[in-house]
Amino acid sequence: MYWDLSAECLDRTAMRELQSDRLRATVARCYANTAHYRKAFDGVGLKSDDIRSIDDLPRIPFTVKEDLRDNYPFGLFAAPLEDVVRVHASSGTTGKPIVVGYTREDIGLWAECIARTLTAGGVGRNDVIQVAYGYGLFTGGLGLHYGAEQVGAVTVPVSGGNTKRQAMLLQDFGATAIACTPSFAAYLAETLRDSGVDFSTLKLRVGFFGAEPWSEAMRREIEASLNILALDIYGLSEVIGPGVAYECEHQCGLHVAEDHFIPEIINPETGENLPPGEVGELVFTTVTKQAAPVLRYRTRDLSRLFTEKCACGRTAVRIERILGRTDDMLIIRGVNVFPSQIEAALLDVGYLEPHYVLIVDREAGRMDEVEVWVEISESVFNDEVRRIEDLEHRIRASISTTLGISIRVKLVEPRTIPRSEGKAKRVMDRREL
Ligand code: DLL
Repeated sequence: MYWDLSAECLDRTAMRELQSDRLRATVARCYANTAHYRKAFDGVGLKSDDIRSIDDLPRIPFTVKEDLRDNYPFGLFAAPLEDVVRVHASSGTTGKPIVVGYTREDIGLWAECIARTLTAGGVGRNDVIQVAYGYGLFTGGLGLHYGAEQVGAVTVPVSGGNTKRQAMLLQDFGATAIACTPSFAAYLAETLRDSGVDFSTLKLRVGFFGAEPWSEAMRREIEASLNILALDIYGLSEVIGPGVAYECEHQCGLHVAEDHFIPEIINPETGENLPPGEVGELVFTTVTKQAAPVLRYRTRDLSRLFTEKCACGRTAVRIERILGRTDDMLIIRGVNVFPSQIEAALLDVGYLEPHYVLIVDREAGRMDEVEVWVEISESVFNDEVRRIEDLEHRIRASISTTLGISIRVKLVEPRTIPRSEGKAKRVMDRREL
């Protein structure tokens, strides 16, 4: 099912032309209205007329998070404030948040992107969707909300938090779809199980999970525990919010809403473009947004592009599920490790709950040490010590085979790791303490 067949299945030549036209207009807009972009172009001797098609994209200087921070709050807006009808912000790791703005048209095209996402998961006017992403400055709640209304679903704006109440509403309102972080989905499943809910009475069919990294193993876990189809949804505030890319029922990468956002993959060290299939940093250029367009924005997310047509008929480039971030990568005794790889190795073993945290430590002059704390399931907890030791051994072996490193494993009692109602914090970095 498509929301906008003509856009989602656009022939590649027509897509290129459309992107090139829109890119030219966006570059002209940025150059004319934003001091930052004018300076960046002038700095490399580039005129806005030099950008004629998407082949010229690599000539444009990158935009990075610091540029948004330096222009806090509204300095990168390319539309006058009287045309802006909404702002969102995303908290940086330090100091001020980064702020993005939307004109009425921007809100409309964003709803359009989410409408495509929800339709790809089969959600329409006969559905009830519980939107459990946070409402507020975070783009998750309101982003999903407008798209859900657009497709005509009954939209339940519960926002994040209050898990018990969410579990109740899910049953009482008969939600057929849910949108939340994958870690919250796991928490919700646990809460429902604890309150003795008969899962066969739930109408839930599909979930749209994103805003944080998760693994294929986590997907299978959520699908099995809630008995639903779990789809990945990707986006970031700087580009628009959720809906930049979305999965269809084939679950083979996320379709980029390419008529609005042009993806590139670059080598994060050199900045050079990488061909389809190679892993690198995702870079996006928005080509329709009015208030806060970004040119070649470096996401710090690692992925790769697939250009083959999908079995669903959509023609857009797909990105692989986010493999990690250039900045959450841990280097353990010389090996690059992403928390999502550890998650996959853990869930492969079985008998564990999808609740874990990585503790990173560094003793003076020593390499980083990582210990993973993971909850065992109730059934194992009541088991004999020997079985628990055996489990610990199996986890170490699983991590060592998949990642080629040995890390310390600590099995903890069920329900001891703090649950998250929004984005989960998977890494506790004690090196900064
Ligand atoms: O997290 C937007 C969003 C809301 C996406 C709801 C999906 C669903 P930010 O707070 O700006 O925006 O964080 C963006 O979150 O650069 C990724 O590192 C991460 N991220 C978002 N979606 C995914 C995903 C929202 N599906 C940052 N898989 C991005 C992995 C994701 N990481």
